[in-house]
Amino acid sequence: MLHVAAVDLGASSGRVMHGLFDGSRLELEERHRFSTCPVKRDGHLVVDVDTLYRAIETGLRYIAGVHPLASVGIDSWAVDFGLIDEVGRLVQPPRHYRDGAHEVGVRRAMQRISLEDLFRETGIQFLPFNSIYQLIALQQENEPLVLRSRLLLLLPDLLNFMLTGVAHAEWTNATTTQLVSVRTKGWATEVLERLGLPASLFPEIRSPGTLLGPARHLVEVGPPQVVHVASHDTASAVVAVPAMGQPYLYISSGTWSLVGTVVPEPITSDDALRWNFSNEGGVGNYRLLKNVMGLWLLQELEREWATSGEPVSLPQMLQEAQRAQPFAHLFDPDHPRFLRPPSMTEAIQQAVKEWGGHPPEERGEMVRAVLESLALKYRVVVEEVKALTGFHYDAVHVVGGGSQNALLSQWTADCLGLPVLAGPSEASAWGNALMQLVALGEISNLEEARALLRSSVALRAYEPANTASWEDAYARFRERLFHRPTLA
Ligand code: LFR
Repeated sequence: MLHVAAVDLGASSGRVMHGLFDGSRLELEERHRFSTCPVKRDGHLVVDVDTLYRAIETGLRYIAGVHPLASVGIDSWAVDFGLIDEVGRLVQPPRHYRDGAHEVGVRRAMQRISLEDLFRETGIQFLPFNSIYQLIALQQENEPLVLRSRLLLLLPDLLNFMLTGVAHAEWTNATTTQLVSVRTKGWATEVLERLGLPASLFPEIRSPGTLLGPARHLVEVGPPQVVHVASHDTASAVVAVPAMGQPYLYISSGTWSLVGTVVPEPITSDDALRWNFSNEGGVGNYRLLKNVMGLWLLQELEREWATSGEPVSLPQMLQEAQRAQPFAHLFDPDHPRFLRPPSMTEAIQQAVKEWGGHPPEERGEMVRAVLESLALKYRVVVEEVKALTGFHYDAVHVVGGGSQNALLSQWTADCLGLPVLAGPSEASAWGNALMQLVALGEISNLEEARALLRSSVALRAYEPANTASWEDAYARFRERLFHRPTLA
């Protein structure tokens, strides 16, 4: 039996998963779970790297204390980075992407480079928190700090560095900085120059599926090899899309919904630019996708209800939603106001009002409004994907935690008029573990990885129903959508 550890850091919790591979089946078991919520420091939302690192070590020691641990891989959300100095000290912890300070960077960048030039060079969608804007904002705020820093490391690269002492940039996550060139596949030096950012900050880019080095702090238990997995959690989740062939559609459903497909080469056409698509680096491909605001909307509502003394469980929320009136309170879930609103309830009510609807009041109405609007936005993105690739798709894979939301899965099937195949729910951890098996030479490629995955996990299928009423709602949704500002 071969033992690996997949560390997956999500928006609210991180987990250390134990992968057990017997040569024909892979099993994943959760060994340690901990909070990844950002902390407030000096008025900013900051990622508490030391606490994360300690939690990861705890989980790894727990597994390695019982089994010989061959390897470990870390994936996390994208774009956030820390800066280290000459002697490897963390001089700037990662600011969280939901911190408002980055927006200064957007304005500054736009004075120096057009969105179009940036997109043609990097193939990455505009999101106001991309690392490029975070770094410009930081440089504005504290130039000496940026100039005396030695390296910029994205969160998984930073944690890998703490484990091994080796500093690299893993490819899939590096592309989310919006600073990697689609032409050279290296750092976009011309963009860096135009923006006055020091190119020396950017470490060598390494491919997923390669070995980084031994975890030096775990010498007494092995030590396991640290592997460059697809360290962007969405890239790992896409590795774990259990598709049988090409082409395929996926929704990586969690705090964000990442809606897209994979393509052999980036698509940087006028339409891709206009629709604000991303070509994020994948494993042997590019992930042509768009961010949809995702279950963050529900998570925030749930949190607000809990803090106002009316805690409600997800099953109860979904039951109430089912009883509410259909299509009564639609809105665009990707309006920038939803990134970090002081009150999600009020933000949704405002958005519905702006679209000429009656603001939802009841919990069930709110939840229904969120889920229907998400499903409708998925359809908009899927239609754009079809137009960009010219492909026909006959199903959509929903992976990640949101794949367990049966109501959203059914409504996604109904709205898209396509069967939904839901699962695995721990897709990022599966993709992470599978890439370790590739790096260790246990399996030879992604096809084998997918076959192994399909024989190891159970999927749930949802057939489209009630499509006529969704068609009608979609027509209304689209009409409204293209008259309002959105993230896109
Ligand atoms: C999902 C994700 C998205 C990225 C967002 C912010 O967890 O990684 O792909 O756009 O978080 O980093």
